[in-house]
Amino acid sequence: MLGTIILSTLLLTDTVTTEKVQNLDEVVIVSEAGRGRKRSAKGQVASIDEHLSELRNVSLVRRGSYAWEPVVNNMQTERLSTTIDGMKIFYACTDKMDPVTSYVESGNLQSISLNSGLDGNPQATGNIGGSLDLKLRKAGFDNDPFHASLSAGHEWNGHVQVYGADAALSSHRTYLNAGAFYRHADNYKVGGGDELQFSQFQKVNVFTNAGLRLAEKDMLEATFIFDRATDVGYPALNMDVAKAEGLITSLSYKHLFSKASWETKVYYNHITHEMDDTKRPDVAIHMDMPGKSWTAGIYSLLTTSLKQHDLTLNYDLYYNRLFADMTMYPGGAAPMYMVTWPDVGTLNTGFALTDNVRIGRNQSLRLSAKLAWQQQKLNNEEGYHALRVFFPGMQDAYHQTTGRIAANYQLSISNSQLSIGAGWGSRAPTVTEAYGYYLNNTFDQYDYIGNPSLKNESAVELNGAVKWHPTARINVALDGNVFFFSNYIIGQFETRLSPMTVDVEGVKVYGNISHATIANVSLTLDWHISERFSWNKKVSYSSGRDADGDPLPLISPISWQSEWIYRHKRFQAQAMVKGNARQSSYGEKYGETAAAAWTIINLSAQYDVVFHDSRFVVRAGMENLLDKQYATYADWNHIPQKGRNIYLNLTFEL
Ligand SMILES: [Cu+2]
Repeated sequence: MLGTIILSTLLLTDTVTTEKVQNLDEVVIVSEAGRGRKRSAKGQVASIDEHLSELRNVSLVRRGSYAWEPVVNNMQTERLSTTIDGMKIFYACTDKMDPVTSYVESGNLQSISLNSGLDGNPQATGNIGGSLDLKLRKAGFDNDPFHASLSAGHEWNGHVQVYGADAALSSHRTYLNAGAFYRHADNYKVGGGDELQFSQFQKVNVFTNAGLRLAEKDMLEATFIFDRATDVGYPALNMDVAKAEGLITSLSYKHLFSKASWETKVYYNHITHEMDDTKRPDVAIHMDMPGKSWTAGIYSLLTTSLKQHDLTLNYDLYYNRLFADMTMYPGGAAPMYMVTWPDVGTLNTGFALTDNVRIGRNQSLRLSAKLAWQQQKLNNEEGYHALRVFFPGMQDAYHQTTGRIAANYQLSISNSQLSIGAGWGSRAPTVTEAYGYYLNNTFDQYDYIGNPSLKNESAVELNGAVKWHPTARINVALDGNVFFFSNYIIGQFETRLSPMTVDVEGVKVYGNISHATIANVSLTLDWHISERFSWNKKVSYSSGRDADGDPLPLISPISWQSEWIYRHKRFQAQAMVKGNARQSSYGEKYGETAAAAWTIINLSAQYDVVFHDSRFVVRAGMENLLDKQYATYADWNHIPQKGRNIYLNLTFEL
């Protein structure tokens, strides 16, 4: 087998059966040639954020060049679930500088899968907008006895350097793979050539996975990931990050039955996040703002096939602790200390079920449901009492029950495919929304206070898709979804309170608004003009409204892209034009300002050399060819994107 790492047979069959489901999307990170699956033009060397941007309905909120926040169906972190191989992990920054996707590297992953909307993966909870699962790259049993790869990348704009190396050993009884990744970036230049201050970062990552077959059908697997980012600039914020460190570990036991597999995994992860404003000029009051998050959990997943049914049953339990505090040093006065996340312990346990049913040759039905219960306790007295001043009736412990249920029906007739789906789901407020204390938000310039009396938010989702291929060479698809929210959680003006942060507008307290709506529609066209040429085009429209019919913030304007692809033997080249229309409805009421229209051109090419048992891949490209200065609606405080950028990435596999 030529240097590819293949998933176990079981995982592969699982992918094949679920891939047909309309709500599922996947981007492949490690090479699996010829499977016609989505991947980044930059290949494995691309950052996690660049891989994520390949997924349908995903956009990214950018506060700098590192650690972008995934947005699915125009919903941010609060309404999404992110798991790493089914493991729960929670970020440790009160300012969302560290979405959990920033604690892994491309080298750690095989692929990223996205379940859109309420039809979540079994371990997902609180996923109204969608659930992302980052699938780890494991050598697996019975693969190539030895495999290794080296990759290096350079980007001229910002002098980005990427180096990665990994090696894998595999046999019938054991496997072991390990690797290391390093990334370094200086400040980048925006379109026109100006340097964007505080856009640098540096990151190291090491990982290992090991497997041991105890008996023919009993296996143990272990994972260890250590990730550390240092000197990370956030040009859109007032502070940078001195250090963001993640430690991710797991141990799992798998037993295979003749028609089923049963996996039980225990895991632990720990995140430390330290902000830093010492490098900023003109800091009015210097602050220290560390945050900590740790999670321990277990899940047990049974996957089986019974006649027309592909079933999964999952039980999971996790305990997460979140603590953040802040010390302000006003010049000449005594330091001021406050607790911003009052050491909240969350114990959550749930039971999930999915069933893919084949009906005849051309129909299928997918059902998924989850019921979860959680208890939260505020372990920090000082933080609890500070919050109690605003909410005299509050307690130091709360519990919530949440659930979701979704159904999707699919029908294929001659040259078209139809799918319709519906779901309902709810989520508990996040720690920030329920117990956050004077968290400054630079987007609308307000200090935010959590509200322990928030109700759970819920939504009804309807979705549908039509795919039509009039000839073998043409594919047209129209798909859309709409979410009708009840008790939508968002910050509301509180004029009776005065802000803590210097120079901000005022204070907002999280509250439930009776209802809100988010809708997304997209149209895609794929045309294989000839053996060598193909063309694809995509246009999307989204809308988000609150209970008064006013636009919600951070909803994508009309976006479009058009791509021409040329393939000949081992060579491939692409030209892409993409852009957004002017953001005509923006959340003015919520402090958002409109983003202007933009269009950019990207070029990329790839050449694959194979000799004996090795493979060498060269990828090169130019992004933002015309060096346009632009910012998308998701660029926090309109920080401009990169100007013209040339990159060259090399991967060598043997
Ligand atoms: Cu932070």
